[in-house]
Amino acid sequence: MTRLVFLTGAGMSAESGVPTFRDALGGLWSRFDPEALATPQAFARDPALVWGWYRWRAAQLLRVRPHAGHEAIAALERQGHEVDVVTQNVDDLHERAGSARVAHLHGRLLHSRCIGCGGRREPDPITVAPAPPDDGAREAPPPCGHCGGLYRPDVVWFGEALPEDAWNAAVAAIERADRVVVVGTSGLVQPAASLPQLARRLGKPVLEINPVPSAITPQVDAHWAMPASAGLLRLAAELG
Ligand code: BV8
Ligand code: ZN
Repeated sequence: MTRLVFLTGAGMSAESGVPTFRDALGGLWSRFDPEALATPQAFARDPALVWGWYRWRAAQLLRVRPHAGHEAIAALERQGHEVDVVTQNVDDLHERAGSARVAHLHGRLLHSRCIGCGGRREPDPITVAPAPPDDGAREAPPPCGHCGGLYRPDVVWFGEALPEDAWNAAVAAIERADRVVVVGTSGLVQPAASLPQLARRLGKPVLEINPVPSAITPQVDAHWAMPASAGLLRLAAELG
């Protein structure tokens, strides 16, 4: 039995057809830099523009499914290895593939909360009726029935702190890991990008799976230049 931590970025979802953060800009949003849209300021300035973008992205997500790489990670867990997934991704593909312990450092696209009272409701407003027909449609976020505040996507925007519980779970998982595997991240966004360095400082062997080098590559023990699904199937075969 091996204690494994998988640190995954948007490249982990690429083969499922989920547009990466930087590619998820069509229609009206194409004139924006995603980093300008994914901020509290953008939502305060134009809630309908931002809410429409997230509703469109949520609708895209409901149409895709996990790939062999997600399934390989879940299979390692079923085979008795201790597996923690720490993801920058806001999709639910790891959960849908069967991974039991997933820490979402940047929140979850299919969830939303009221900015006034933090309230949530079922069904979650971000996933109700199909999103606007075309990408680029603005849509006013619904008001909270409890306090009248607006709903916002339950994701971490730039300038916002990461959820304490997810961050603490990530650090604890790395501290007890035998191996750390970094999959599909450019290593540009902090503080998530500092986790592979933490693993190295703690003397954990770090493997990177990414078709091209990233900002993480100089910090890892091995870099397999291949897509997530091929790399994870190779790792699963080795760990048998
Ligand atoms: C914070 C949720 C402080 C939203 C996201 C200047 C210097 C350094 C840092 C900063 C700076 N200015 C500001 C900062 C801080 C900032 C930051 O890091 N900015 C960067 C851009 C410079 N960070 C923050 O603001 C964070 N908060 O610092 O708060 C604070 C502290 C205390 C109290 C109050 C405040 C919050 C960051 C979280 C932002 N939210 N997502 C949403 O999704 O809408 S980040 C978003 O971008 C994604 O979640 C993802 O994590 C990230 C990158 O997205 P992508 O580009 O899509 O993916 P990625 O970069 O991972 O690249 C894809 C990779 O996959 C590539 O390497 C590619 O080669 C590879 N690939 C492609 N295909 C495949 C593949 N790999 C494998 N298989 C394949 N098939
Ligand atoms: Zn409320």
